[in-house]
Amino acid sequence: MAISKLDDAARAKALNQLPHWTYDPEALGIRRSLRFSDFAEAFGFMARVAILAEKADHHPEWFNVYNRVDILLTTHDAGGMSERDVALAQAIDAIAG
Ligand code: H2B
Repeated sequence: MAISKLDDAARAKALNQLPHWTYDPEALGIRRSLRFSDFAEAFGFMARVAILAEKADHHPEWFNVYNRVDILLTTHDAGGMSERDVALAQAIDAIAG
């Protein structure tokens, strides 16, 4: 089923509920950066997110170096931010604690 991107009002409303996330208008998605105590903690977090992402068939664009994980969520199929990004951001926040 086709997924549509959020309009400006829906995006603003969603961002209000996601204080850890920042909208990047160039990337057409939301970003969050996390830091852990070491690589094992960072990679353990990524493994947990990866399992959820695969189940939801919605995948983060991310970068990891040692204890840092930079995440971008956008929906390629919609050409921007969709409800799928909101759902994955909420799941990531829950895992991050
Ligand atoms: N992940 C993200 N972030 N955006 C998508 O549009 C997307 C995805 N599409 N994961 C999925 C996979 C699509 O390529 C498959 C074919 O369902």
